[in-house]
Amino acid sequence: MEQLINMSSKTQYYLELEEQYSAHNYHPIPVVLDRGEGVFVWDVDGKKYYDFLSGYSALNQGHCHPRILKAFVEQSQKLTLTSRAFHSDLLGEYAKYITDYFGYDKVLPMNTGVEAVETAIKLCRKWAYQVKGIEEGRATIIVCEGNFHGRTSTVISFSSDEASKKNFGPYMPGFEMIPYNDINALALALTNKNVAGFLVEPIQGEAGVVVPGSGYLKKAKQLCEEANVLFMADEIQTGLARTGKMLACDHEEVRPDILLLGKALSGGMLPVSAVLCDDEIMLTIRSGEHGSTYGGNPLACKVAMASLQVLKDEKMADNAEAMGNLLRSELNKLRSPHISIVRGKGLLNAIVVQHHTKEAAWDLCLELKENGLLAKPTHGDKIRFAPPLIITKEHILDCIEIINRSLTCLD
Ligand code: IF1
Repeated sequence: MEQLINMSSKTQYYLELEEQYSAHNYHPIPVVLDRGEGVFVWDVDGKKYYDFLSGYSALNQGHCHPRILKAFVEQSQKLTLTSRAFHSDLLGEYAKYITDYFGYDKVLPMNTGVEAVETAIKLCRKWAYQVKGIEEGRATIIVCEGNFHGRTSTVISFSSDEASKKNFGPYMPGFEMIPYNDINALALALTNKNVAGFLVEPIQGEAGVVVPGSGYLKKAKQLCEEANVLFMADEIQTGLARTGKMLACDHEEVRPDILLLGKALSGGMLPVSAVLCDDEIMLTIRSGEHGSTYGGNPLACKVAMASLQVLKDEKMADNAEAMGNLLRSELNKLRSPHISIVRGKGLLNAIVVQHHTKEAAWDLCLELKENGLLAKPTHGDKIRFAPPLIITKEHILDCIEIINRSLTCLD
């Protein structure tokens, strides 16, 4: 493990425990947190930080949001899980709430984001065979280069990121990859009559917050409609007010045939994900053909309704829009020689670090940590700036000062 200057003995203790007893499947920023509230987190030595990652957009409502926490605590003392062998008083109420909220016939409740993606793939294939009439076993789903949809064996089968897929084969067939943000490539791929669906992130998060050209999503949806292909929007990271609208697809008034949600659907309390679509697609799956132990559990239902309600009540999409504009304009005003690009929508943003050393983004994140702001590089030279959507103008200006001061470490 890297030896870091001025690391407290407490921090060192926790890092060594993890090093010894936990898998080495991550390389976190060397900070050990033990408390979160709103836009702030604290480490084991009581030092306070702005959280500029928000649990990869699972904490849009902020850490330990009081209304979501209240729902969690009350339900957890009443009934947490029935399994789907029996009904609960909350699944029907939640299903009506969320389908009204997003305007779909039905929801299939799951837990993690990647389970929602896997569910969408199964629904799309079932629909292809039973409704569209594609030959059994021939359904093809179009995906984009630079995609990130999770880490199960099927989903990494169509990843373009070597680190996510190397030595995890053999891979699941049935996927065709095209360049992201290239409408002609999609049009060409759609000439294949075995295409059942197009799975796309409205903004590519992991790729470093890649925002497609305006009109791309609208045109893509139109081409899919013309080809009788399902447009499946993975809004697990971009959804739930993160980009300044309730869904990133709302910026272009695109209604996905299958909508995928996760992360902030529970405000960071527990894994809750959802697949929403209309009956023609959803009812291709009959009883006993898909499910999960925790899918639709009463605790998840209660927490998800509270998480969705506070997004609306506290106008978090509007705040994300305003604070995102402020953050990007203030970052651009710094005119730092070490920032080549500032990009994003709402409060899903990233900077591209420009420097002669390849560890520059990592070093900058260590300096940001020293100065009270937590962020982490993605794909080497990009740093995601995605604070909770409740952040205020004062917080943003304070963070800009921290970022400006920290950038000098690259001089
Ligand atoms: C990790 C990335 C972000 C997602 C989209 C599905 C999923 C994710 C658009 C799967 C999950 C997480 C996974 C986490 C880090 C984080 C991540 F860097 F991996 F790519 F946010 F950008 N669709 N993203 O972003 O949801 O199964 O994780 O609940 O695996 O390192 P999940």
